[in-house]
Amino acid sequence: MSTEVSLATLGWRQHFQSQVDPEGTDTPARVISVHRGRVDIACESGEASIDLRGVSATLGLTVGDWVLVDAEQSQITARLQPFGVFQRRAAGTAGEIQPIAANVDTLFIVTSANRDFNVARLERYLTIAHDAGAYPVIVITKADLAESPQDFAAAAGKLSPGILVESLDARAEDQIAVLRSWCGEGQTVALLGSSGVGKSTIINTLSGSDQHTSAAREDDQRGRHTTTSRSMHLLPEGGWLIDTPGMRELQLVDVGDALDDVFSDVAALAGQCRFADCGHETEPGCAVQAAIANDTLDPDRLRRYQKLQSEDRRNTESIAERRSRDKNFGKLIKSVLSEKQKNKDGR
Ligand SMILES: Nc1nc2c(ncn2[C@@H]2O[C@H](COP(=O)(O)OP(=O)(O)OP(=O)(O)O)[C@@H](O)[C@H]2O)c(=O)[nH]1
Ligand SMILES: [Mg+2]
Repeated sequence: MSTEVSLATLGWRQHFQSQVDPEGTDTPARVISVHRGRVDIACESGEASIDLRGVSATLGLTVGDWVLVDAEQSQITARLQPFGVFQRRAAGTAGEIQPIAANVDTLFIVTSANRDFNVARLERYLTIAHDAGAYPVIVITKADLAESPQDFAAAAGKLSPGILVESLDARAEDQIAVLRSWCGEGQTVALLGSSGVGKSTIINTLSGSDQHTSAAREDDQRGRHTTTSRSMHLLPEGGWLIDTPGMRELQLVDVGDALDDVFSDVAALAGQCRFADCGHETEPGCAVQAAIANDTLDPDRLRRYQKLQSEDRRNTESIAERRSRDKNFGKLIKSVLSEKQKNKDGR
């Protein structure tokens, strides 16, 4: 994108406007890609690359973020509070929260009509979409290669009330057209899914280019990944697509009530149990077990819900603990330093 674009096309809205000092001279800009020590931004006058070395902790910026930049477009002066962020617990045991994309209107949850299809993973992605305030659409690719793609679509359709499911050949322009209504001017759509399911192919077909996939995929020890960074692509109709690399580990963290939104069937039953802290095992008056007994709830769905619940709780607690540990460690350092200073001063 080298031409000028309006703030509306960039996805500007009242939520951000209300955070800006009307007297200020800084310009709103959108982060369109994040690199090591540098971010690319787009604003009304075009694009710029901003050096972040020396800026504290890169402000936690992620693709899709709105920021304010100075008149020379050489410095980011503020990060505007996003209306939503996709985040995950970063890989590794001491993992902090890692933002994936911010200010996303619609999430295309991409899977294929083959062995990639996994209801537990879809429920996980649906929870992430709810938590980030994005509207989820399940897109099942490689329908052209499946014997009965409708079975996959039917299974996906059961995962959340009213969930939208599209199954298609991601390379076929006429089939992908159903996704265009989500990509109007100023709309931001992110694509999430395992490596190789066709996220970049969808972007290529929607944008009429073929710059994001490689026909011969590199096969190395770490697996096959074509897309390696996150970036935003502007479509001719004025919408933005955020490509992401396939992520192996996408653990939930701090998703709040989003799980109950996705598993609203189980949550509603749990609300009818005799005991508020019912574990849905052998407790008397358990509405969840009663629903399983009369075949109105799949026991596997209950297990998946409980697994995600405990994963979210564990990760949220470990991050809270880590933060408080870091804070206490900071206090300890401070008191040791001031003690040293006192000794030096001979007090
Ligand atoms: N037959 C068929 N092939 C597809 C379809 N969608 C994607 N492919 C092929 O699958 C391969 C992988 O597609 P990509 O778009 O690179 O997958 P990706 O999700 O971007 O993968 P990463 O970038 O590694 O996360 C490519 O060779 C595509 O041509 C489809 O609907 N039908
Ligand atoms: Mg890709």
